[in-house]
Amino acid sequence: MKNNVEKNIQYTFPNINPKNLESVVPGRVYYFEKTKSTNTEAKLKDNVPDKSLFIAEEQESGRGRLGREWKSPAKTGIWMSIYLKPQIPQDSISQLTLLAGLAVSRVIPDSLIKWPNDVILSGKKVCGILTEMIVKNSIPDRVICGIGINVNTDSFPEDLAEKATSIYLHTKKFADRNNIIKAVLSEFFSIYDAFIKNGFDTIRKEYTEKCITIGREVSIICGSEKKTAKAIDITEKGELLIETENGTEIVNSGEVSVRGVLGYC
Ligand code: BT5
Repeated sequence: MKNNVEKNIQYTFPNINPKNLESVVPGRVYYFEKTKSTNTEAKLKDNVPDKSLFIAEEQESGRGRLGREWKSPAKTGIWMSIYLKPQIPQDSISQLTLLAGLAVSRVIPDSLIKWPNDVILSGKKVCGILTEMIVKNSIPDRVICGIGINVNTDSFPEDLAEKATSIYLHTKKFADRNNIIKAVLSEFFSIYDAFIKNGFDTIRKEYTEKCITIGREVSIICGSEKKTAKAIDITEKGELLIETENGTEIVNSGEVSVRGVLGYC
């Protein structure tokens, strides 16, 4: 009976209201009932104003990092991409992933961050971020910062159940995605403007305090290479500082996966 009641409530989840988002999006809002991937939509579109938003109820081929899949079922989550034209050096672009993670984490109570791109609730992933860049004449032309948040998901496929969660599974309450989207976007643009002015230092302390990776034994996986180390800090450029048997090393978020030695985080 309880399940039926919950299913009925789920059936009436409000849609995303794109009009309502215009007050927090400085650029344009592009809304889709269904698309392959909001990151792909944003990457392929020309003449898009800076700080625009691409958002969908459902993604048919949601993408994670390094060619992985991102499950994006209809109406239960937030699948959105922020389109940016930052005038910053190419090697600072990966810091935008950290900004987005912090923005989401400010909005989801109890959440922490797993460097570089996961927001975590009770040790499981509630949000993932995929930042992609289009380079023209060796200069970053635009950056797409894709954010996926599991909001009202009530169950995950078996292969994900161990490591994925949603706000609903954590709080036992369904949430209106519109409120969360607005809150994340206002946090994001406020952090972003400060970052463009004053660099990563503006959020380094807060990010480091929320970063669950620090102090843990982690495996750093880069292609077929894997090494174990202790994560000790986040550098002033948003990289991960690790301690290995050969001394300290800096890891850039680009092509690596980080896994806790004792489980996902
Ligand atoms: C990410 O990659 O976490 C980046 C996810 C970015 C998704 C957004 S949604 C809007 C925009 N448009 C897109 O097409 N993408 C972006 P990564 O760290 O590689 O994590 C991918 C892994 O997370 C998969 O291999 C699964 O193990 C797991 N996964 C897949 N779907 C998930 C989900 N809904 N929730 C939690 N984990 C998931």
